[in-house]
Amino acid sequence: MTEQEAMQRVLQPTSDPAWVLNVDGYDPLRESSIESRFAISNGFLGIRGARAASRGARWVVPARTYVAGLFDVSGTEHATPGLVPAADWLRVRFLAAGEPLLLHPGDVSSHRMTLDLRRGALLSRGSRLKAPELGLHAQTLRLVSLSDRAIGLQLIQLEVESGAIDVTIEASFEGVELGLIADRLDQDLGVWRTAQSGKHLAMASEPSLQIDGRVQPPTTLGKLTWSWSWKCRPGQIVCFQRFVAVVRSDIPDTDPGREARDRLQGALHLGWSGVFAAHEAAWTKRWHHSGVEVDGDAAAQRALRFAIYHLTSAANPADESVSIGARALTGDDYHGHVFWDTEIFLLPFYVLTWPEAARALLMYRFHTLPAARAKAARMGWRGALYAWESAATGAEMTPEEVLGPDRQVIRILCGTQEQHISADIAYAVWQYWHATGDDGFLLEAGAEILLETARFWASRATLEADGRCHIRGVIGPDEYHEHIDDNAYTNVMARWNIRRALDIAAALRERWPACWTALAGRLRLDEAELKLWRSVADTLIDGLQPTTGLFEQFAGYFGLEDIDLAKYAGRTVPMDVVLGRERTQQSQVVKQADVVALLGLLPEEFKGETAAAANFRYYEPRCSHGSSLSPAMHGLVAARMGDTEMALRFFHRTADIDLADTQVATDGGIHIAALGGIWMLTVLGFTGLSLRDDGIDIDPHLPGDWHSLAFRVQWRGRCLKISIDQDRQIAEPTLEAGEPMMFSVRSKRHELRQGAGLQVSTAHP
Ligand code: IFM
Repeated sequence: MTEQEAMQRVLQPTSDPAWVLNVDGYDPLRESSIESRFAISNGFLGIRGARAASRGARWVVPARTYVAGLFDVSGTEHATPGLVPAADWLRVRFLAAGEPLLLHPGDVSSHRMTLDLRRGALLSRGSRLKAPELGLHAQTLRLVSLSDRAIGLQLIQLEVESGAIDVTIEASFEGVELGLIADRLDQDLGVWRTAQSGKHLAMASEPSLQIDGRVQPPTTLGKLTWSWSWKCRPGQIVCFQRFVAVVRSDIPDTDPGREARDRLQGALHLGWSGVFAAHEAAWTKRWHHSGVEVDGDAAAQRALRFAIYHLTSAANPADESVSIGARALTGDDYHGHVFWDTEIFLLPFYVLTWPEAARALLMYRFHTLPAARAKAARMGWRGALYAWESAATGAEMTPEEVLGPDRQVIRILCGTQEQHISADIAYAVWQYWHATGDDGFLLEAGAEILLETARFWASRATLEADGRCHIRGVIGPDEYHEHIDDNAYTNVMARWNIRRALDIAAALRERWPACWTALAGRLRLDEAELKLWRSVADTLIDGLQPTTGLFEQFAGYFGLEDIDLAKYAGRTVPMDVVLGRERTQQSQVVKQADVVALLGLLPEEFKGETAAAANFRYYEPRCSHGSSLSPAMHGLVAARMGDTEMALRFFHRTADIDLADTQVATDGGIHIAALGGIWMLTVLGFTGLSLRDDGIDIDPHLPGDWHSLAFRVQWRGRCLKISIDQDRQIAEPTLEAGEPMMFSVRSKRHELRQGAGLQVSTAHP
């Protein structure tokens, strides 16, 4: 096969329509949200799905390339630190007879952009670029390698359809002075630094061009700019390829240029086809472990693939110094900041399908523990209070003010009051350890996080005259209500955090006494303090009303105005805009799952036959879903309770947030927590999967149209495939790797061994 033929082959998207997302033509109104949806990323580099060809002069260069962890502060006053866009390495310009072909995408006669989910690549084809004397047909591909995260690849194949004139292709970088300060701009290399955060970035690049199979030497036009000129003729095939190698350095006064050049040489040595093959193999491996197959519901299958595509794209197991921002690396809403979204909505996916990625994300929290300790100390408490919005160092990044929908300045109190984040992180640490059995992580990092967050809660709660401990002045997940007392979610999670820390202290003492002595010594943790924790946990008020079994969301919540949200069905703006902030705060309208989130995370706290249902039926109608995180959490709980129809409605509502841009917010990046929520709703909700000490239990409630569902999970070093056949009412677990384990359906246990097939009835007795 000639190189030209090989390139032609990879430029064809995956043929199965269930693996691709297409957009035809050009819609200026939706371009920005399409760019987010069609973004490619490998957890280190993120490239929005904007077109590469020049649109001519532009007033503003849109950011397209993000680098994980590349945070900086713009200016000194009122500055919110955020991800700094890197130079755009994909720019291409065409000239016909010396005149630039300005590719206003709207002028391109036909155009289809395809996100190839299976291969993690963005393709375009069918573009016919027309100048008076020239017709070109273009196909393109771009990827950021999942196999070597420093590497990006761009391929363009042009077929000259008509015209015999002088043409030029110019390849350059755009926005070299955009957000970073250029230290060095060479022909093949740029090295930049951030203005204040002491980070460096190097990008080395090499493009090349072949015409009808023959390499054409470039004319170098200067720094990071190359061009090729020739006389074209109909039938000519022009293949353009460009590699980029990107290296971030967090050490001030270093020059990562040399490393970028070395990485580039490695990629050039492999050639585009080698880079592509390694990337495709890495994606195949990830899909093997993380793919979820639904038979009977094409829309749900597509939504799951889209979600898993972005979840896979967002993580980087090799970098413990970064985590995943609320929009991953697909846009700059929330400035790339990291929220509880990661631990509560994303970790379950990574823990069960990609534990190495989960570990790196939790190590980010370990490395930012000093900042969490400093925040707690600054506010007068002990232990670790994590930043509500976190970036490179873990320092609090939440902006103090934003502009509300009515253009009024709103003070944001989450940075000081939304403290449940510390318990959320502790929760994720425990889940990871419980699911993986990674004792090394526990000893190196996890135990310290659990102990320091527990210490925070013990100091945060105050014993009052009623003999109970209270946590006053917080914001729960429902951010409509601020400065509230005894938020049930916060208090129950805090209590759980303290109790698990006590468990860990006991486990360490028993199993790893030397580690315990060292850690307790370093943290100055003694018996008296552990005793205090126990008593705080035992006396912490949780808002549970014994008569009804309802948790009161916070002290005084049940006395607030009860508003029937059904009367506002069909509204297109959030409820706090409809009612105004003040009235919303005086009402029971909830922004997002709060008690319901507690039910999703700690179902065992809802004791008795009816408690879970009673709480869900009370809070679900009062929730306005003002956050993209909310519907998936409701769907998870509804699915576990067996209300499959409602759960499926929440599934599609969540999927539509990005696939249909229903919140008109996808232009700032995809909502990665909602996408994690889709996986949770499916794997933890519809299958009712839960982890036991001896294995895995399921309690499936699949939607009516789903004939079957199949997926893999990893559990304590084992790889397990689970197929659930709804039509035949059986589950078929297969242990593909690892020691025997137990598999149970609604607590009925079966031993599972490699090579021994098992079919278990899922029928309700
Ligand atoms: O973390 C969320 C929060 O719960 C609601 N507002 C948006 C944040 C980022 O997704």
